[in-house]
Amino acid sequence: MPKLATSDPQIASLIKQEEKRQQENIDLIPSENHTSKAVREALGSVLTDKYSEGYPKKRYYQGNRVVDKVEILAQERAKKLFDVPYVNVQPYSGSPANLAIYLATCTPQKDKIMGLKLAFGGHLTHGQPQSSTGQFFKSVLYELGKDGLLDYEACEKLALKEKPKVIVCGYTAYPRIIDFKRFGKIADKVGAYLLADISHITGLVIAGVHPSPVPYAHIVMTTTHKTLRGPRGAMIMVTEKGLKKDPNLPKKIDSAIIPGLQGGPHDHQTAAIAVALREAQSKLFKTYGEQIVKNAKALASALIEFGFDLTSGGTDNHLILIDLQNKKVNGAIAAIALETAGIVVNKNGVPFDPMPPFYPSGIRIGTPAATTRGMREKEMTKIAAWINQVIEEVKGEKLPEDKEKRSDFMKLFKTRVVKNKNLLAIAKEVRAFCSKFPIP
Ligand code: DSN
Repeated sequence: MPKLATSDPQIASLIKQEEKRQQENIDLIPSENHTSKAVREALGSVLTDKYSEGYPKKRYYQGNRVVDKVEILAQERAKKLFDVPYVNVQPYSGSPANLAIYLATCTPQKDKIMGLKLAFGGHLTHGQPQSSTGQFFKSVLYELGKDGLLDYEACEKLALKEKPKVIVCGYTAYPRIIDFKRFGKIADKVGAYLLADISHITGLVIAGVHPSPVPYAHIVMTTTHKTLRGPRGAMIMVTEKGLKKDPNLPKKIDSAIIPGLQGGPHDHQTAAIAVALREAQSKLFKTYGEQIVKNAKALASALIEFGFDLTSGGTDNHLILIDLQNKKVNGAIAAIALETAGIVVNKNGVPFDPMPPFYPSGIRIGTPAATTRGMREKEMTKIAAWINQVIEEVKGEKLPEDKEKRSDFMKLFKTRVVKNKNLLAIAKEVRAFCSKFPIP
């Protein structure tokens, strides 16, 4: 970045620092990934300078001859990849995309959204009371079963009782295959729209290692920056089934995005999405998706060997949720200690967590980013051993029972942990290990 280095050395230096951080750490956050240089070149292009409110060939601004082609290409690539008749590629990200879907399908303060409770792995925008989606619309939330798995019977009962207008399936912390067919039947039985939010697993659906929701859902939403490995952004798709239920659904979604919710689309983002979609059409991407799952399974097995308690007992996808209660280490403590050792994870609630979200009982990890860097099963075994070492190292750190004392404890813990010699020794090993797996 020669220009930036001279015009704004501060920002240039911070970007360099972040590049170094990413290179020297193992990113196990399941919703993150490393984009290709091609995606980043499109994202950093002159397309960021353009305004193009509206849709291709129907814009409120002049000068969109080129932008129209970019957006149409993104649309066509998505339609082909997912086998859907309609897509909107303009949502700025997943949250506005979900809100737009509810605006297109529900009457505020009247219709109900039915989604999974946040504490069980649902998303804020699946109708949680803390989110505008749970405030503008009525919502009813389902839970997982005691075994940490989706309880389809309970979902059906709840849907029959509550008659939601939209049922949301697709999650942020669910390590197992989702039975979209079953959800489709439930939605049909109560006349609801089925919205499949496949943000986490899109790349796996494209690679054919997770069933596609397209035959069963009316609407499919995905972010573009997780397993799909594109820029931040989102897409809303209407399936043939969705068109049959309401032929005007595409029009309603288009209007919900603009003028309903957004202004000008981010054309540089659209171009970068198109690039990611092209990359996702390749054979290499299929191999990539398969390897994500192989890696997650290898990581899960190795963790189980070390006595870790994985919710639902393992994984079928890219994600693993570790319940640390048997290890007597709080998730917040574990996440900070792991970061000190160069392993970046999420602290995360586990099903029926007795602890609050800020100090949850678990951590959430995943393999999409590590797999992009070329790490395989062998490397996953090594990573599991490091995770185990770190957790053993902080076993004596007890989060105070007294809620008032927790924040001060964590402040002290953070100052202590960055000086922990054993963790710093692991960080050194991790750095050397990472140097063999350059980020793109
Ligand atoms: N923030 C995303 C995740 O980490 O799962 C969901 O939007």
